[in-house]
Amino acid sequence: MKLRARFFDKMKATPAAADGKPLGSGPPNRHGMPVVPIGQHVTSGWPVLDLGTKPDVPLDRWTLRVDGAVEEPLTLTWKDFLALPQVTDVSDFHCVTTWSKLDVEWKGVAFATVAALARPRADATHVLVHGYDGYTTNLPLEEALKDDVFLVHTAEGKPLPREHGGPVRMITPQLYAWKGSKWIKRIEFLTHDRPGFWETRGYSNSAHPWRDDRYS
Ligand SMILES: Nc1nc2c(c(=O)[nH]1)N[C@H]1C(S)=C(S)[C@@H](COP(=O)(O)O)O[C@H]1N2
Ligand SMILES: [Mo]
Repeated sequence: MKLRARFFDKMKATPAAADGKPLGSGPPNRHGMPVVPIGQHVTSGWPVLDLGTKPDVPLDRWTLRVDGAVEEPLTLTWKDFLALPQVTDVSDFHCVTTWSKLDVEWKGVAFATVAALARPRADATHVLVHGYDGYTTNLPLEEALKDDVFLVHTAEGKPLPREHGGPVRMITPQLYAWKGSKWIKRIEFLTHDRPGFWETRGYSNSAHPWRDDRYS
């Protein structure tokens, strides 16, 4: 897709599943990367992290707004969202507080699919993603457009539990998990970078687990 093509070189150059010198340990995983990034340990459970509220968003009131530096601002209802091409993937989840949950099976819609509908303007470079709890987190488009960045509604074959961000959250498997907003409400395209909640409170703007890139 044209949008991805615009960011192709940057996507290749950013450390990720294809990082040439990943910092981590363990045998190679599905990407040929060490299993766990440096400073992380594997957890079998799934801890819950939030700002103290877990918004309750019934499906008939759930909407996702996509706006900002786009040609076609839009609002998706739950029905609209489910009508988009559905994809599945198995990926890892790395929380900066040092736990990693490996091999999670996700189902949802690729970020790139939603972005393409809204047609980001030529000067769009970043997104700020907003949650129903008031949370925000920012991403450069070359990260958000990666193949495994999804807006997920299902984890391990079950509807995404509310405490983990249901009805829909974003996942960013190649970055620390705070870059994926739970209870996603709005994707705002930007023509410059704008730090989100944790990025303005000392966490790294870029957030690459394979580079131990935790703090700014
Ligand atoms: N809306 C929202 N999204 C959020 C957060 C939050 O507080 N609010 N916390 C982030 C952090 S720090 C992490 S590690 C993951 C945690 O997801 P989990 O609770 O499903 O493990 O969600 C991220 N997304
Ligand atoms: Mo986190």
